[in-house]
Amino acid sequence: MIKPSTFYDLLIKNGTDFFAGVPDSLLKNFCAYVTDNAPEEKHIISANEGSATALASGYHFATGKIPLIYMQNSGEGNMINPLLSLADPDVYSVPMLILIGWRGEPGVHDEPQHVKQGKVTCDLLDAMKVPFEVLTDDESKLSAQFEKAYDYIKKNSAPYAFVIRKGTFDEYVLQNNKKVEAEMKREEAIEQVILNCPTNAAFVSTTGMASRELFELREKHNMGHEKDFLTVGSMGHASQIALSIALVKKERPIFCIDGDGATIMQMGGLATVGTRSPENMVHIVMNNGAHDSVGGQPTVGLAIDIPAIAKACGYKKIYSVEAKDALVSAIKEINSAFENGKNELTFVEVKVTKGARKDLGRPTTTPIQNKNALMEFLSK
Ligand SMILES: Cc1ncc(C[n+]2csc(CCOP(=O)(O)OP(=O)(O)O)c2C)c(N)n1
Repeated sequence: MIKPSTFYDLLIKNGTDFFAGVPDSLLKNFCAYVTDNAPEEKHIISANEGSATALASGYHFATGKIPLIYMQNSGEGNMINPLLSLADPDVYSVPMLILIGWRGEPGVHDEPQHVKQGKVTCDLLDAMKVPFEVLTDDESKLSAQFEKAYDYIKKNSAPYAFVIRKGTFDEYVLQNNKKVEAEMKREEAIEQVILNCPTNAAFVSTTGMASRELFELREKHNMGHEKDFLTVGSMGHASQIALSIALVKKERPIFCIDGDGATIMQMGGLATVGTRSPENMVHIVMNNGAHDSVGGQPTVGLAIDIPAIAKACGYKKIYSVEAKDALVSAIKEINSAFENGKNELTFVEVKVTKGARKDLGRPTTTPIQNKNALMEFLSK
């Protein structure tokens, strides 16, 4: 295995001192090491992977240095446009090193949302003509790989990628793990929402643990799964799925359970929801100021005023709650509004603590079963 510190030191030795990206579970130990050790102005946890590519480009323009960007392979899609229309040697030719966590590597069991992405991770790099190597897990071979990568990057002033297999990096525990002061865990908050919302509400939940928790809570309370669309991949897009369902199914309450990282990743979606303003949509952001599902790296979720952004985008009714009582009374109020026909586009920020149950399971239904059950439910 590669010690994150060894890898980081080699980057610094090669002149790479700027890091931008979105955390990934396979890169968790490396991301944690960067969070703890890179000076704050040299590490930006970006809104999405395209932003990371642009941040790296700006840093190169300002310093002439070779920056590094990191991401899960799900983020390759977000990176493609700036990679091909900004950093590519045919355009501005920006040298950078890209670290890509290889979820869904063929032959390694992984969740359904990673399977296709895992199969095409390297093909996408080939198609974009970005040379890459799968990173060794043998520290003695690391220098040779670095030499090859940096030779290419310098000669061609172009991006080069390392694809990172599961288990490549040795353990490193985030020290700078800021505690979020809140009363409830995300799972408790989701539980209160599903227990107090209108019984005919459909749900669209976000990527990561929130969807896993929603699935398990439905089991716990014997509620069935047909009301829920679990957005297991496609991070940041849950609110848009909810929006177009809400615009068609106007008689049904449509709840979106979002995360702060996901909301920020595709923040433009708030503007679309706000301006369309479906009266039957309730957008709930579980704000723990972190990418909790992939290691707890910070987001800017608690440094900005997300409810104010929603309000400015056109959401009509806004709540921001932290205590369990306050959440329950907000959801009950929303419930009564639906009963009285006074419902309007609503936004709820719930401040929650980081962390999840150790024994949290994963959905036992397939994505297709999930979709079919929801479509059947919505058609009633
Ligand atoms: C495009 C993309 N980038 C990165 C990931 C990896 N990923 C999965 S869940 C997650 C964190 C989500 O954070 P947030 O929305 O705040 O929810 P939390 O985990 O804190 O509940 C990340 C980064 C992904 N699935 N897709």
